Amino acid sequence: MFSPSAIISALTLAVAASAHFTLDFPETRGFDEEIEPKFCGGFDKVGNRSQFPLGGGVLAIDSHHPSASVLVTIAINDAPTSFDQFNATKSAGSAGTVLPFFKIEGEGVHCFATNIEGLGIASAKDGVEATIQIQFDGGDGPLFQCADVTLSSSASATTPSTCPAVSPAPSVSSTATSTSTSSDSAASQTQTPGGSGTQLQVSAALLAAFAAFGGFLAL
Ligand SMILES: [Cu+2]
Repeated sequence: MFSPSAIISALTLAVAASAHFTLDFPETRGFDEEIEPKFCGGFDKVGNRSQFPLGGGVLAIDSHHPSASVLVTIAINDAPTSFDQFNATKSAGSAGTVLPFFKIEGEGVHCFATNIEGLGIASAKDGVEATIQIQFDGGDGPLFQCADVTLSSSASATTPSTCPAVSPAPSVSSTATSTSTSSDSAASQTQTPGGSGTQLQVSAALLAAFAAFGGFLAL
């Protein structure tokens, strides 16, 4: 039922999207898998800014690794340019951990609820500009994506239609660990010998499913 060209383009899409992870919601500053290990995924400048609810905002990422550890931090700053601006220990009340390190299993879209107003950050108020950074490690080192937002007490929490489910926001302690320390321990936890080989096998097995799905989208 799918034309050969649709299947070929779907295969190309599936291969091109096979690496690392993407931030699907809110809008990312930018994605380039080659520079994703850098601060904000290699995009230093503020991008499109979207409204993000102070309570109940949902994040959606698409993982292309079988398992990964994820950390979500926020900088209350209109143009953060370095990791330490996301470090809650830098200056109390200016930044913090939105979601502490947690593991996700399975490739595909994962969605998480946040509760920024529950973090106890005094400066996180309605109308304040901030940047949310997602740190992701699927076994090939820490990767980053950023979304520039305006915190809002009136914006309704949008759940992207691609979310299979939304994990509730955990209760977050106000004393967050530093990004660099956490990243080191997470990397050692998730690196397993032969991990990438396993991933390739899984990807090959799922290629037909991806192609069918991509072909559907292309129609
Ligand atoms: Cu990767």
